[in-house]
Amino acid sequence: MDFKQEFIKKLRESKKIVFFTGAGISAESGIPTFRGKDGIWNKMNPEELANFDSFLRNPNLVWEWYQHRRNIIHNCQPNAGHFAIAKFEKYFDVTVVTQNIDNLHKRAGSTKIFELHGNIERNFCIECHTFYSIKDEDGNNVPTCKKCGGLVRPDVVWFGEMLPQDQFTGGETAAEWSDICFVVGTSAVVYPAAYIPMGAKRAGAYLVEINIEPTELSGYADYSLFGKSGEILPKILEEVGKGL
Ligand code: BV8
Ligand code: ZN
Repeated sequence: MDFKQEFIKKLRESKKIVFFTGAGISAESGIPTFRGKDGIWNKMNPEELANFDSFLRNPNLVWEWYQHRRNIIHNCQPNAGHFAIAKFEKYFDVTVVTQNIDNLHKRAGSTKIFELHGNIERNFCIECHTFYSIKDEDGNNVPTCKKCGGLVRPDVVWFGEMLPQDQFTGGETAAEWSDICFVVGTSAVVYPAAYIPMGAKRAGAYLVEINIEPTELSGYADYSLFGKSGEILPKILEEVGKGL
């Protein structure tokens, strides 16, 4: 794969790199995206499932949806795209800012990760905030807190909920200070997360989009690489490994 010289030059000059990722980077691991043709929300809509009121109205339905997604994730592996991002740490100061809740960047070995929308492996009691890790076999009925009997929910950010301030600010700052901000596998339609790559661009970062199709961000990008992230990211890493 030939990359434009301006990009190679940027890689040569860069120290700080941010990877802002969305569901698309996990697609090649077998985890369905949200809005693509086989997107999970095509079958269900977020209003019914990914919000707190729905959880209170029908905790078992919402809990079962997350158990279903947890089981899919537990049977998946990080793909070449996740592993390439982890290996970039050999050459650059790398920060991952992810919208994903699937934990695959951590499993691939990335060490500096801001999770904007939480992590499906963490769960907490809505009354006393005790945290619980859940095993797949814990079944589909919503668990109750051993301490106070409250309902246990996934530690993910639902629609209408604030993002964890430390994760958002950490990700936003890293992006603004980055030399290159890669935007990988996201439709960039969910806010306030989607503000982050725009903020990076405004602060002077070189914005590189990696996606199988154009998105809301394509107009902002300095360079758009269309194709699968699991194929493109290893090719960029190969260029870097050859010595720029
Ligand atoms: C909030 C966790 C308010 C749960 C998720 C402006 C400002 C602030 C808020 C809003 C705003 N405008 C609208 C809002 C409201 C809302 C919002 O953004 N709605 C959208 C849909 C219009 N935002 C919120 O509600 C947020 N909270 O604002 O609170 C507030 C303020 C003050 C005080 C109190 C409250 C919370 C949003 C978080 C919602 N939670 N997930 C769960 O996962 O179950 S969002 C969900 O979407 C996931 O996190 C996902 O990551 C995220 C974004 O989707 P993508 O990752 O981009 O995935 P998608 O399928 O869309 O795209 C995949 C892409 O990959 C595609 O482009 C595809 O082409 C590409 N692709 C596919 N295969 C590949 C590939 N690319 C490369 N290689 C491949 N192989
Ligand atoms: Zn409790």
